[in-house]
Parts: sequence; C-alpha cells; structure tokens
Amino acid sequence: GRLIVATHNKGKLQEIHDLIGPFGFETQSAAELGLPEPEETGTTFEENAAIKALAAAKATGLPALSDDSGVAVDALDGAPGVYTANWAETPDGTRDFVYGMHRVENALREKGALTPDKRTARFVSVICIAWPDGHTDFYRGEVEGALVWPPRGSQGFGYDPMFLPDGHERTFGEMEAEEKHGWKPGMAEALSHRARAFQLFARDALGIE
Ligand code: ITT
Repeated sequence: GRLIVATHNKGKLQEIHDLIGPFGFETQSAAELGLPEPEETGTTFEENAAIKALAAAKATGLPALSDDSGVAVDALDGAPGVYTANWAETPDGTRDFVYGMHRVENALREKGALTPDKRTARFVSVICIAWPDGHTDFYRGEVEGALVWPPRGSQGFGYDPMFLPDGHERTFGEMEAEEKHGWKPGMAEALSHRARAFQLFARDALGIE
C-alpha cells in the first residue's frame, strides 16, 4: 500500500528507500508532498519520531513512517543524542555537518577523550509508523562504535565520516551504502542503526525474516 516517509533529510530518505524498497510499498516523502516540518519538541527519539509520523499521517490520511536518530557519545553523557541535528546548526542558521563534527570533537577534547576507549559512541535510530487512526508502532536499532578524528570518507551523510562501527576498519563515511546497511551476502545481521530498526520492522510488522 501507500506509505508516507516523514522526513526532510535527503541522506536519510535515500537510506529508507534502500531499506524498504524490497517490501513493495508505494512511497512519497513529506518533503516531496510539501508537508511542513513539525517542531521536534520531544526529549527522546521515540517522542520526536512520533511527532513527525503522526503529523504526516494526519495531514495525508495515510500511514506514515518517520526515523528519529542521532549519535550518543559516552564521554558526553549521551550528547548530542536527540540534539544531533541541532549540533550541526551554524550561527547563521544553516546546517553543516562538518561544523557539527568539529563541535563533537571539541567537546570530546574538553573531556580529555583522546584514546579510542574513551571515544565510544552509538548511533540510534527509532522508526515510528503512525496510522491514520493515531495508533503508533516503534522499532529501535543501535550500533556501537567509536568516534575517530579526523573524519574519514565522503559516503553516507551527517556524522558518518566520524563513526567507526565496532569490528570494522572503515568508518560509515568510507562504506558503500550496502555495506553500511549490512546487506552484503553472508552478513547475518544488519549493521547500521537504521538497518537494524528496519530489520525489526520487517520481522515484527511484516513477518519477513
Ligand atoms: P528529519 O527530522 O526530517 O527526518 P533530521 O536530519 O532533522 O531529518 P533527526 O532530527 O532525526 O533528522 O536528526 C538526526 C541527525 O543525526 C541527522 O541530521 C544526522 O546528522 C544524524 N544521523 C542520523 N543517522 C545518521 C546516519 O546514519 N549517519 C550519519 N548521521 C546520522
């Protein structure tokens, strides 16, 4: 059936398309439909995901899927977390993830977190499906890793060049999309936070293993 993808972030939208492609939904994004971006006033990924998905479902009368995500850094007590996108806002009001990565790096240095063991972090993705009747379902995916400096690679989006997932030698910024998702043949489990959340969605909501 038809499904609205409630995001205005192009990198994220591309990944969501990759990940739900195989399930046969007919998708349109909130950005394509010119839907307004609701204010993300929540303090958890779940709350913000629900705000975005419910707004799109209400506006269209169709089921809507959102993703609220971010990177939680242990040495920063979980920051930037739900404020990950905000940390990339420059003083002149534009979004610049190179600026955001410098901000995270500066915060880590202020904490003296210079060795890999002190730079542990996880990416989190919470997917919300909102139904036109107001019902919501949530799926959460996480991936553990460490933040590197300088950033490496130009693939993906956002903070990918800084994030080295555990057990890998390349950052998300150095991986092809398929490898970041973890879809390569022989990989039992999805790799990225988003792919893991979609794997749960596929299994629990669609019955696809
Ligand atoms: P929408 O709300 O319109 O979906 P957004 O970019 O504002 O787009 P979020 O509020 O969820 O989305 O912000 C999450 C931020 O976390 C996002 O802007 C990225 O910078 C970062 N992020 C999330 N997933 C990421 C990933 O897979 N790779 C790199 N950065 C990621």
